[in-house]
Amino acid sequence: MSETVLHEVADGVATITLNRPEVLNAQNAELMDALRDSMLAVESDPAVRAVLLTGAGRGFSAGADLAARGSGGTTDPGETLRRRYHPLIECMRRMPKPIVTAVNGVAAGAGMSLALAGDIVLAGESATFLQAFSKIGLVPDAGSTYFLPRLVGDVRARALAILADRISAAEAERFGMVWKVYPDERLIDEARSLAGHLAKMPTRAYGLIKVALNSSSDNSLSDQLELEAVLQSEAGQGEDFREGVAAFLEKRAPRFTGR
Ligand code: LHQ
Repeated sequence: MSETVLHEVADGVATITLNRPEVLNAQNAELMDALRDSMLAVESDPAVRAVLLTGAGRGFSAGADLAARGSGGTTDPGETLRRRYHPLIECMRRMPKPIVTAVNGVAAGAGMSLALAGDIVLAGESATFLQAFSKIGLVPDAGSTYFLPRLVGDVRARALAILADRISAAEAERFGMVWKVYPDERLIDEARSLAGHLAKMPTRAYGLIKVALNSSSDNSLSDQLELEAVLQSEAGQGEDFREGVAAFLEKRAPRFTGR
């Protein structure tokens, strides 16, 4: 087990913590392999109904470790991306349970891509976001050119990618990249509380919501309407749907099992 990523499961929540605080959780091969393995493990673990991803220390992640072999220009970064980043980002997007990312400090380069791959992005008020890539002569990767224009629109995505300005959590919230910003000292408690809440909710429906939203911007209206119907058929057969309706009619809180 690598110490570069901490992984614990309690009460239906998997908490994954990037753990190289001395370099702002910069992503070397060891960290990326451990992170991918953690995500793949929670994807198929029925005991996990929500995921919380955060960073140890004062950073979320400073992106690829520029001092590590393979990131600093010694090998083809495209190969690193295909081998280490793409399986991770795709796993996060298809994960049939919600992922909360708690951005506790700087999220730069592929660290920003990672933060934006979550379903609900929270940030501490001193967190910052930076498309650091062009500052070192690279292009945004690990999903940034996919997520950013969809989140903030083309005008802002282009300026963020080209200028590589470091923006504040408040600005990121205003741009629509972040769901909520909390005082730094409250961030982790708020994130834990949200993940804990999500872990008691209708997990299967959440997974299907992700399928619908992941397809939305590439589908025609007709295709999306049909997809909604297919997904609703599936949700409609779920135990949680029966429980949700019964609880409503009986005027009590639902007891969802995630099935
Ligand atoms: C770091 C890093 C870092 C190593 C801070 N590496 N040590 C993907 C896959 C494959 C290949 C290539 O690329 C990619 C995509 C990418 O992610 S490219 C983008 C890579 N990231 C960056 O270019 C960001 C570089 N870092 C910075 O610009 C600054 O450190 C930021 C703005 C993140 C934070 O600034 P400060 O808060 O002033 O902190 P600092 O610069 O003092 O950093 C603290 C320590 O962390 C420091 O070490 P030291 O021994 O001096 O205390 C840094 O050297 C180290 N560190 N980022 N990416």
